[in-house]
Amino acid sequence: MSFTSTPSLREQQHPLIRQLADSIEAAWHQHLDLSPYNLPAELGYVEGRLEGEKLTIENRCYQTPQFRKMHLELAKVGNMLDILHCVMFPRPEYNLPMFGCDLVGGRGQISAAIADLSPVNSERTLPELYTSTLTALQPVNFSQPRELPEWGHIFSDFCIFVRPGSPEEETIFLKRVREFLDIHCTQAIASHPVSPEQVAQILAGQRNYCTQQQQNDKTRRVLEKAFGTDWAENYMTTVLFDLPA
Ligand code: BLA
Repeated sequence: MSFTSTPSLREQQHPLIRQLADSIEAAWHQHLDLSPYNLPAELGYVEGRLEGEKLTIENRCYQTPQFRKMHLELAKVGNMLDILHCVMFPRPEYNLPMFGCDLVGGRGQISAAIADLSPVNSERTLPELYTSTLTALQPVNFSQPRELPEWGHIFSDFCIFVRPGSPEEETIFLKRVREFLDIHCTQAIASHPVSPEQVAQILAGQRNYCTQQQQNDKTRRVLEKAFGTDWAENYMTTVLFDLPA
């Protein structure tokens, strides 16, 4: 009997993207009780063309009792662009931040590495236990910090946005994201549903997060060039940053 493995973009990606994708999935499997989350069928695996190069998008999606949708996406544009995108959308019944992460690179170099646990409650602060645990982490330093765009006010004080300057810095980034995920998953499974008034505030916070992320012109431009304006708008609002009903 012979088995063929599922074709995967992962093996063809920049090593940091591959390692981060593995680490995210390992954290999810380690801490959480995962069920499948079905994306619209035609959007699980997508191919397009951008400036003569093939753009391939591969999605993995789960849900859990605390998370409405946990989305890990890998994308590749020929040999020019490697992308990892990940967002964990908590169910609005839980006062939990949004975990978000984006790695963008090409030609062997990661140009943007961002990760955060972003607050969505009405005070726009993280729950106390997040703040204390994150504050207690060993401080990290990167030689090339990057400036957040205007819509980046949604991110917390713990947000990391850098161009990793060396293999050592790539490892530090990888480790910090795993720490974010371990803290987040541990907090999530210990959390309890909140009052209906708080649910309404959390929903408003999640909507604001998604609306701001949809302003990312750099993401939009890549998708528009490969698939057209309408497709990009639909993808950004229904797959990348869909608002909870
Ligand atoms: C930046 N995102 C980018 C860039 C590209 C993409 C090409 C510019 C890289 C650079 O300036 O070096 C493209 N990102 C994509 C595409 C997808 C994607 C095509 O995810 C999906 C198919 N973005 C997120 C999430 C965060 C995020 C979850 O998807 C943060 C939690 C942030 N990406 C983010 C930020 C920038 C970025 C802040 C820099 C934007 C800027 O400088 O204007």
